[in-house]
Amino acid sequence: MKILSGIQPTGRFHWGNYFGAIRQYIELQGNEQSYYFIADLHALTTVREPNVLRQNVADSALDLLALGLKPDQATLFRQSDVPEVTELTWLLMTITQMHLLEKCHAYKDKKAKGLAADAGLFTYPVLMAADILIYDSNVVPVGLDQVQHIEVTRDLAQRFNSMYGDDCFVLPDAHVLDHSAKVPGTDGEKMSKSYNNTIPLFETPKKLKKIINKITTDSTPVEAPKNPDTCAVFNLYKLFATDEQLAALADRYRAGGMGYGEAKGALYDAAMEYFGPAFDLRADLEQRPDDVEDILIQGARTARAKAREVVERVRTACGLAAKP
Ligand code: AQP
Repeated sequence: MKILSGIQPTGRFHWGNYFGAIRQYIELQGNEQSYYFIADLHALTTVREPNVLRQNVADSALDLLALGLKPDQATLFRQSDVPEVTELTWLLMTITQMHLLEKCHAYKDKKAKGLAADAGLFTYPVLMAADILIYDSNVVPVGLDQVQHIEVTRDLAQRFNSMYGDDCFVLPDAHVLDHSAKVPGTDGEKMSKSYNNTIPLFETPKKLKKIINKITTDSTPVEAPKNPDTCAVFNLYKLFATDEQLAALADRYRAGGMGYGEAKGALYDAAMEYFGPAFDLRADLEQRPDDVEDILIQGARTARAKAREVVERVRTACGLAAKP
């Protein structure tokens, strides 16, 4: 399996990013090829402050390593360190039909809100297709919200192959985990940085407790039975708990006599226990910024070698001269 996935350094990673995507990165690393990149070129469509972008990229690398990415099992790199990806984006853009991009949700959502969208956001799925196709990847671990973009990637690859030859691009498949494809935020909607409903992964215990206490619940009185399945707290608890722990908490909901505060306490404890080791590892890595930078540079070298090979193949297929 050749795995590829990217994550945008647009702010601090949250539980949705972890359970939807990052945990899959870690489970799938060690495969024939596992490439993971920090999508700084994509982030440029939203982060306009150079220092913030640099800091976000540094934080993203620390987070991913602390959460369990191992440089000897996975190639971790910055997207912009492989400039070939922008060349491939152009080659793909020349065969991309407008209607394909017009229906993509990142652009459509922004337009629906009356916000100005730039060409970068509009063509984001083409850059994403290049990100995937440039490494001959066949498996892309993502959350549900990205499945549409993988379908666009497949469409573009098929169209290009039918014009220039079947061996140009490998067709990728999305890899989505059923139980965490769409992690809810503190308001019960999809957890998303732009909805302001996230629970960040590396939050201080005090702030984490405060955020968990803010999770929206209904007004069922303490003594009344409650439905765990419609409760955002319980749905988040599912991400951490064993089957027995889950069954025990579900029984407490149904029996009545338990307030939501208690369920929130159980969620907080479970999260602290689950992410505790990553906090320690992150604190250690923070003291070694040069080592982290070396990992990114080495990762880019490996990724770039593969990217050059694929771009060369595609240039030849569509009639461009070989690179001098
Ligand atoms: N709530 C979620 N549930 C499951 N998976 C999720 N992902 C994001 N939110 C959830 C997955 O995380 C990966 C990285 O996504 P990204 O870099 O595109 O980040 P994002 O989608 O920009 O994250 P946000 O918070 O949702 O940002 P905005 O608000 O800017 O769109 C992807 O695989 C994604 O599916």
